[in-house]
Amino acid sequence: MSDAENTGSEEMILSFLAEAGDEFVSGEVISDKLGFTRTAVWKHVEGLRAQGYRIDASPARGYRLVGVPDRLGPLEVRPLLATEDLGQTLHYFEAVDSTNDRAKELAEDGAVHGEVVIAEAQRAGRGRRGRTWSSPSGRNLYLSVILRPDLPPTRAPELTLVGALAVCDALRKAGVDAGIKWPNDVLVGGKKIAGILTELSAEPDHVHWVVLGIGVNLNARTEDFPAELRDEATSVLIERGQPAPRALFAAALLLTLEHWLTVHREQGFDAIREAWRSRSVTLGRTVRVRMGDRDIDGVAEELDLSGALLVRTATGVERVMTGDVVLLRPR
Ligand code: BT5
Repeated sequence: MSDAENTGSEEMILSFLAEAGDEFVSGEVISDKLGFTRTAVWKHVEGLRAQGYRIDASPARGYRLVGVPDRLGPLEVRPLLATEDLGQTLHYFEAVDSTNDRAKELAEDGAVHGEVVIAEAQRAGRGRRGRTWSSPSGRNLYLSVILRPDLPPTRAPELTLVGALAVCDALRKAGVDAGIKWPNDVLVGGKKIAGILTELSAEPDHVHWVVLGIGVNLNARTEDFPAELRDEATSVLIERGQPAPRALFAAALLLTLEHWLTVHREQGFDAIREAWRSRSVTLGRTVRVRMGDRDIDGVAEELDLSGALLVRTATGVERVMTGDVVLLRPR
């Protein structure tokens, strides 16, 4: 049997055991329902155990799932996924240089809308403009979603805001008071908990693909961050004092993202803009915007109809399409 067939069979047995909760399921019922021999069921259970699943076996009562490993592989995430297309094809790695790089290669090779790359660790996680994304192994979420939107490239930046909205909502559901800082950061109590890196390939009037890269600090402890980030980064674990179930969070995030992408496609950017504004920690604040060649100071007044930030400065209103925002004074 190939690895893929094994994974499929293991996934079926796992879903079966997961559905039964605390109850035992007899080997006979599993083999009847799934059409495996009893020996094959036993072999797949052994295979699952070797991957860190804890499964009780009793000759009289059958099998019972008692523990799942803290991993983000297809076996852990797929049974929890309620999406139509996002993550239905999941490319999982123990470590990659950057999930965005892997997703870009897959997109160039013809990957379809919704394929997702997830890794436990990144050797060269990236932020914008060549910056680094700290990616300790096995603690956080690093994923990239391949999108094939029907959009002109000028509207692609809207997708970063859609992504930020989804991450913010998923974090709120996980119990932290998250807000969005324009354009691509999600903050809790002024500290960064997540970031988004959008990359694309396009012709003048047509987007080939967009890769939406999302990094969320879930279970990183302060000491997992490099020294220079310890005062400015946070995680669900740090905020709540208890770990987030990573596979569950990943599945919930993909579902929320799919929801907002559908709203964006069907109702346009206006609906996104409304939702975004109500979760913003930028609007109304005194800010400094770093734009590479120059800085501007002013009040972040509004998100305009194209997703740009309108900043009122001493000399008038500036429309900012790209840049880094520093929040200057507490509200
Ligand atoms: C971002 O860039 O915030 C985009 C981060 C995107 C990361 C994801 S992970 C999956 C996918 N694969 C990748 O390779 N990337 C994406 P930017 O706005 O440029 O912010 C980068 C800055 O955030 C750094 O210069 C640090 O100051 C800070 N930073 C780095 N790692 C962090 C972390 N884990 N948590 C909080 N802040 C961090």
